Amino acid sequence: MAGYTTTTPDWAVSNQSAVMSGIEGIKDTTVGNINPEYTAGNFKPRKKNLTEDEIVEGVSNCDRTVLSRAITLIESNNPQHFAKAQRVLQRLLPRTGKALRVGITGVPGAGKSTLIEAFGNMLCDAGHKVAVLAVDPTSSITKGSILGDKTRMGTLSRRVEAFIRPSPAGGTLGGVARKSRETMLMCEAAGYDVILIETVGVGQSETIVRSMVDFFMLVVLTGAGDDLQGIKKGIMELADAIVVNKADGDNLVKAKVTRGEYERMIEFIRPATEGWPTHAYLASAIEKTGLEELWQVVQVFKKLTTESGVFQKRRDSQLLDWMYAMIDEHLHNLFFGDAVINGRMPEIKDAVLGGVISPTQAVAELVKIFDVKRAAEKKVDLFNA
Ligand SMILES: Nc1nc2c(ncn2[C@@H]2O[C@H](COP(=O)(O)OP(=O)(O)OP(=O)(O)O)[C@@H](O)[C@H]2O)c(=O)[nH]1
Ligand SMILES: [Mg+2]
Repeated sequence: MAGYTTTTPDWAVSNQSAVMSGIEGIKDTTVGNINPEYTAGNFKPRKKNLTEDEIVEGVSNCDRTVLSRAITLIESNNPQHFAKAQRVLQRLLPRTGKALRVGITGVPGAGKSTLIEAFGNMLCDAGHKVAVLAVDPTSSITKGSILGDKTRMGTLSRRVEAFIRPSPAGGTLGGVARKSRETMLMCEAAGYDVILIETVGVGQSETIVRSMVDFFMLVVLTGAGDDLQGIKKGIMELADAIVVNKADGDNLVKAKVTRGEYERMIEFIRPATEGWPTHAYLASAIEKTGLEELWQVVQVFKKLTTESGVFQKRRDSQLLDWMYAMIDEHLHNLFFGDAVINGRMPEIKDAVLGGVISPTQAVAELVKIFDVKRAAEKKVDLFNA
């Protein structure tokens, strides 16, 4: 059983009572961790905790301060905050689902953030309300990359039609996926009709984002060559469009060549979306060229897939996949986090290795122990921690 972690998923109810730092209005008053503002004598009265009704109303009216605080609740690892966020989300659910969800991936430095800023500005000019999110399963508590992006998206972040939110901090992969999805739903409830989601880092973030969005763009650079700039074929298989960015200045000619190379490669790849041929396009986030065309492509995609039913089919399967993934994670953590199971594990492992029992018998034994233990425990109510 080596390799299994025994952490509890961040959304599971536990008996933990510690208050997480970083939640507005709450300070950890543990000795040695006193708010320095306090001791410096310039203590400001803390912000009032918003009620459930106030959050639902504030988000519905697109009050950005309330929306931010609602997302902070979603991201909190405190069980009470989690439960409150779930109740709010439940009430806002009828307002969700109407936005177009677009994911943007690509190697570091490909120009994703710059492209999102240019694209976001263009969409705001056209009357849309745009929310920009990032997904970074490796981000630590500091939310480092997000701050960087906020400054890089300087003009967009100052617009009232736009809302930019960094990736939820680390934790389990399932935790980041859950928080990102629920953040997206909160933004939709607030009336944002285009959601742009940037993947940060290479690896798991592409899969998480693909599983949340309708349309997925892969941003690439010139000089695809044989090595595909480290982009695996697997990622090309997820893309509904390949955008050769930085098609400007001296790079334009090379960009055109690269586009042709990608077009040829795509022919051998199964399309990401049934009935939609993936193509490569040129863009320059700096010179703001190719962006209108790209938006046209997204619009045509939406129209065609809506008519064919593929659009809704994907959303439905995304919802169910999400539910199953959460069940998997929850059960996994309940099982491997269980003290009795952990207590018996060494002995059972030895028995398997010694050829005394088969792995199948070991599983039967462990599950029996687990069942008996669970049956004796009280039921879990995720919504009322
Ligand atoms: N010439 C040119 N430079 C660009 C273009 N788009 C982005 N850049 C530059 O490329 C660099 C990286 O851009 P980012 O937008 O930060 O790239 P990113 O993909 O978000 O990078 P990470 O978030 O670090 O993965 C910056 O210096 C940008 O100014 C473009 O269209 N043309
Ligand atoms: Mg970026």
